[in-house]
Amino acid sequence: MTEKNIHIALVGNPNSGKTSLFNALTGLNQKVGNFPGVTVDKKTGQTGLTSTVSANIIDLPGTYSLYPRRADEWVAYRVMMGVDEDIAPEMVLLVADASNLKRNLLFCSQIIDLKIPVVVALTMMDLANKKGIEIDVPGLERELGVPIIPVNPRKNKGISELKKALAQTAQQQYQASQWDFIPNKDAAPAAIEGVQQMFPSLSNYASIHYLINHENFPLTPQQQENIEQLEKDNNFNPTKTQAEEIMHRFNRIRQIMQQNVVEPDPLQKKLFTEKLDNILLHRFWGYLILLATLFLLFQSIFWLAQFPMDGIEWSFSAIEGWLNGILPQAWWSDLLTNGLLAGLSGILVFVPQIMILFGLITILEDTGYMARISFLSDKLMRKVGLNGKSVMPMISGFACAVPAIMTARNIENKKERLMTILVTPLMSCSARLPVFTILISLTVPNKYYLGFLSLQGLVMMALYLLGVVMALIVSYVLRFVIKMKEKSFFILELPIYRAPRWKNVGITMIEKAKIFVVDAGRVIIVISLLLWFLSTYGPADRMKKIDEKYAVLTEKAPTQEEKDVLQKQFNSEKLQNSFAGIVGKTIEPAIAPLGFDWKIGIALFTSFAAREVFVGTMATIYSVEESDDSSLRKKMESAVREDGTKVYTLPTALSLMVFYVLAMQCMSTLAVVKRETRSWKWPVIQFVYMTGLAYLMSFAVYQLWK
Ligand SMILES: Nc1nc2c(ncn2[C@@H]2O[C@H](COP(=O)(O)OP(=O)(O)OP(=O)(O)O)[C@@H](O)[C@H]2O)c(=O)[nH]1
Ligand SMILES: [Mg+2]
Repeated sequence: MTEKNIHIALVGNPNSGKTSLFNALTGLNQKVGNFPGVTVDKKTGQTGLTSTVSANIIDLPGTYSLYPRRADEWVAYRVMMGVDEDIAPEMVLLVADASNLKRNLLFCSQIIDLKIPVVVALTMMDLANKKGIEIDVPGLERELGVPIIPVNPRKNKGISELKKALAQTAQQQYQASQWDFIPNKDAAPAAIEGVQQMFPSLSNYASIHYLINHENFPLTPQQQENIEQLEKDNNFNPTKTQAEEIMHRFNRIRQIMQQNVVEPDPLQKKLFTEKLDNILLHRFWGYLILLATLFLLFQSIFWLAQFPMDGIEWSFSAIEGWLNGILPQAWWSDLLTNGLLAGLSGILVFVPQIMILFGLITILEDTGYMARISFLSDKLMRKVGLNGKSVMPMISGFACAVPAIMTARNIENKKERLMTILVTPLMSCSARLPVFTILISLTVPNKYYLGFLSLQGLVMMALYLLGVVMALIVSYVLRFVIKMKEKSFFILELPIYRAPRWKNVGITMIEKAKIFVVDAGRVIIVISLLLWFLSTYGPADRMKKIDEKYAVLTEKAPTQEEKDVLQKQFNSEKLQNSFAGIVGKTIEPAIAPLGFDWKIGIALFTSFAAREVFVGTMATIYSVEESDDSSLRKKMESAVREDGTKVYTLPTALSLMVFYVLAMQCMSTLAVVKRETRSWKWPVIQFVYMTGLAYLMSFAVYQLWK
């Protein structure tokens, strides 16, 4: 049995169902959403076509045509032009949206002219039928000269037929269509021939792209120069060539459509989507509904999560009680229950909130409402130098900044994209939730207004709002600082409304919870252990002196009570002189004006790895200091400063929360910004401006409030 593995690139217009089809073929679970620009990078997966042929499928970002403008379109373009370093597909699986056939055929015809073997998967046939569109598929096949298979990846229909067609095309050794869709050669005969002399395998149409975009292809300086020369010698005009090409293609597509597609009078039947948009995009009601949606989004994170959160907290205290009962008194049992377990429960408690948040965002994306939010907020965004499309990364940023920053790839304008990347981490991501929740529950009274508006919930919303407002202010300022001139426009195709795919929503919720628990859990365990070590041990001479001092004192102490008091003092003096304590004490003068003591200083320090670590750090520090088995919350509540006043007062908590809203405390975000902007400059700027802003704002809050 000869195993053959072929590489198939999956391309097509944005939001045409490529990733849905990819998932149906490979059984994987890549992100699907109902708006253009969900996929922004290449992803590969494996599928079997026949018993002997398997395929490596490469899912790519959507492109409207082979003239890329956005960063994500470039990803697909480079693969199609065969200039991507790590992917060279032998075949193309082109996804065409049957309910928008004309536009989809434009891209399809361009791919055909590249002379790569193509199989077309026709998605959205169900929608086309609903619109009353009838397509003569065999007729269309004859006109285009490629196999066309209707599929519905949402319902797993047509997948085996599609595999058969792919296998057949593969077995005939990837035959490409014989004729050009339009007479490409006529556009610039001599220049095209010149390019083909340099690269004999290029089709006429591919040669035109070499003439237009060669600067962006990895060619040798000599080759670049030769192409340049060809352009000059033949008076090659890229803009005119492009315009004429598109016109030719649409002329031919119009003919084909007339013969093979029956379209009803567009005015006859108003679609559900249009009716709904009349309200949801209304000048007044649209904005009102938008505000209500966002309000509900944040409130429901708390309402819905309360019950499961209580359950988790209860179970953990039960486990802790049980462990305390059976474990011997030893340093490691203390570390296990008060350090690790407390740190882990501090994270698991937030799983319900994180699942709800991701679930709701997925519903917004799946229904198509996210694109409307983008549309509605374009005006406001424009005022501060952003773009309506900045809203999608920003809202995803409430969940996690790392994928959100990648979403910014579908913003056309480079400056707007950069600014979106720079401000997105100001959105309060799910890692901040644990910090907010524990500090709010410690210091903000659990009061209700009008019977349902909880004060704690309002403070939480204010924190989220602070991030948003700061993002707008910062971009307003950045607009004048960053020098980049480029035309700005907002083109966003509004997708039709669709029912969310509940399975998709469920899978996303579970996956995100898993990632959160595994990733955060790992970081927390490592940092807790490290921190426990650093806060138990210190410079030997200092530690020895303390040991000796207290040995003498305890000897002299008359009662057990006094001995206990001494033991506490002993623990806390040891902590202060441990390695971690020394770090905390060193930065204390810098953070004292913000209302933070040296223990918070240690937490700030560890939080620069990732914010989730805050709770675990607190748990470890307080458990090293005293080993009463009360909960972390109680320990924090009773924590006092040297002068005997409470540490966690309202001003300190507010100042600390403001710091966590604004400071850049996430290595992963900095890494992704570096990757997206291809330089260290922007992550460094981002780190400095965010942390500086955090310091100033926290300072102001504490000084004004105390
Ligand atoms: N009704 C219907 N909906 C479909 C079909 N195929 C996909 N969808 C939906 O179309 C939307 C877009 O699907 P995706 O798979 O994310 O599209 P994509 O082409 O990968 O989009 P980008 O990555 O943004 O370019 C989702 O809401 C899918 O559930 C279909 O055949 N019929
Ligand atoms: Mg996709």
